[in-house]
Amino acid sequence: MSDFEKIKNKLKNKLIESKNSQEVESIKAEIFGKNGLINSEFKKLGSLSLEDRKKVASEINNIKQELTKLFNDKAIALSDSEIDEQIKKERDDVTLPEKDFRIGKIHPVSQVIDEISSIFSEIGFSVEEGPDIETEYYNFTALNTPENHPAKDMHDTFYIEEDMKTLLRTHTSPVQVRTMLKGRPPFKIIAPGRTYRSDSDQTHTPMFHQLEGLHIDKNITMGHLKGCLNYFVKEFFEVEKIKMRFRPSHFPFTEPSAEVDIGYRIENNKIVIGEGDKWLEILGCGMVHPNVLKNSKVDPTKFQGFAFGIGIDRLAMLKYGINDLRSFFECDYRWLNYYGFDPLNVPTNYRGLSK
Ligand code: 2U9
Repeated sequence: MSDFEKIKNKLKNKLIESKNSQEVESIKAEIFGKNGLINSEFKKLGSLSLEDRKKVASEINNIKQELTKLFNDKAIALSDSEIDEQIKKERDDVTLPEKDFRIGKIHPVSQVIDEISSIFSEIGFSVEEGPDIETEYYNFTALNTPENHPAKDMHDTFYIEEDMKTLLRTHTSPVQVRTMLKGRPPFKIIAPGRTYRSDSDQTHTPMFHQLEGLHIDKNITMGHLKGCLNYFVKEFFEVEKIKMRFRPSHFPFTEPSAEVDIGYRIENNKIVIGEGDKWLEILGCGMVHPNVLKNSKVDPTKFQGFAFGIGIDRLAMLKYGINDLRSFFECDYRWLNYYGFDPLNVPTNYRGLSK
């Protein structure tokens, strides 16, 4: 074996055993560098005869090719194993504690729904829920809404089908109809949930939240309605006394109907609820229309009762001093961190609603 071949085999073995790209680079210089094995062999060619020169040059070229292939294969293998190694190092250990741990907050809308549910459950109301996608019948017809009522217009209601038979509910009232149809009076329920109307500006969002109440029994009067809402408003705003007025209004599903305002005044740039000479509208209500009772299979000659509807988002803004409705639905963690509530502090009447 020639010296050239001996050195070549030595370097070849060294290359096979090399463990990282640095080692490979230094072997590469020993073979292909300016003064490396290949070049020094080529330099020797000058002293050979023409015939030997051709033969040896072709041998050197074959060896050069063989070593080049070996280098390329080694480079690929090493880069694969180095990537594997890196991935192994970077692999997350899911059992380690979270470095950037954030405790979630309760959204003001959820907080207000919990507060109101707690207030009404204290006087015997239970919570009912229903689908967001409703039929035209449960959303309008059963609720005594005439065919030509403006609320049924395409501009106000999100219809799902071309035939206008399915829609996104515009109020939670269909929940009460469904509840009456599947049970027997008396009924004493509240229905909180998402509602939808084709409306979007500073004070309206296409999806908003309502909470409606219904109390049906024998001999229920407008006096019960006033007492119930007066109790609710005092508990909700956490005040001893509240100035309230019932203004005549009109809804297809109640007769008589009223809108409720509460008294307030501004003191040091802050709103004081319950007293003062200004009025703020907070909800709508009335005695359930006999047609709605009939459509819900309740006999209006034996049973009667009241219903009310509250816009939750507006009430949350008022109680917690939030002035932009759209910020409610932007999912900004910083906003939620500021306006949100402690998830472990569930509102109850006896322990305190919001403190
Ligand atoms: C049944 C019968 C009657 C629910 C009612 C209102 C009045 C009302 C508004 C408040 C603010 C909607 O979100 S809002 O814009 N609601 O004024 N809602 S009476 O009456 C019903 C419900 C169900 C079976």
